[in-house]
Amino acid sequence: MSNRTFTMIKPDAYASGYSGAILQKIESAGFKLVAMKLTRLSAEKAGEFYAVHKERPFYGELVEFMSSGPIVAAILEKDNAVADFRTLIGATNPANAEEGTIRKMYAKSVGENAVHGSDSDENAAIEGSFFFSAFERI
Ligand code: 3AN
Repeated sequence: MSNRTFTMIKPDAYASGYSGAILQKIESAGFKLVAMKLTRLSAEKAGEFYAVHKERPFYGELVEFMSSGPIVAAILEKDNAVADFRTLIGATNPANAEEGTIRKMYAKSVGENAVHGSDSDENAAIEGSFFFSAFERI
């Protein structure tokens, strides 16, 4: 069990002005911010980040959406971070997400689903390093 995970507030949630509310919910749930930046992914970078989904039918749409506007990227720390954060954000499709989860509250659709959360300790480390150097995290 690792104590770090990686998240992005996606372009839909950033554009809707939900970044502050989402960060507050994350901190209130006991996650500490150990790295954070506001940035924008090029289509090339978004494609690289989501390379595991290259064969999925929604890959093109996903890359286009994730490069469509600013995002907030962050590394979060908490005991059992990966699993607890997945619980906090809720199901990929907001229609199936539990009440009170971030996706239930702020996501528009399965494609534009407000936040990303790493799905394993290994991916949390890879994804955190994709965005942050050692100097950019505490
Ligand atoms: P999660 O983000 O919950 O780990 P994944 O890994 O299955 O879900 O999917 C990665 C991202 O791909 C999702 N966050 C969502 O933006 C997008 N996505 C997943 N399924 C679909 C779909 N059926 N149609 C469009 N986009 C999708």
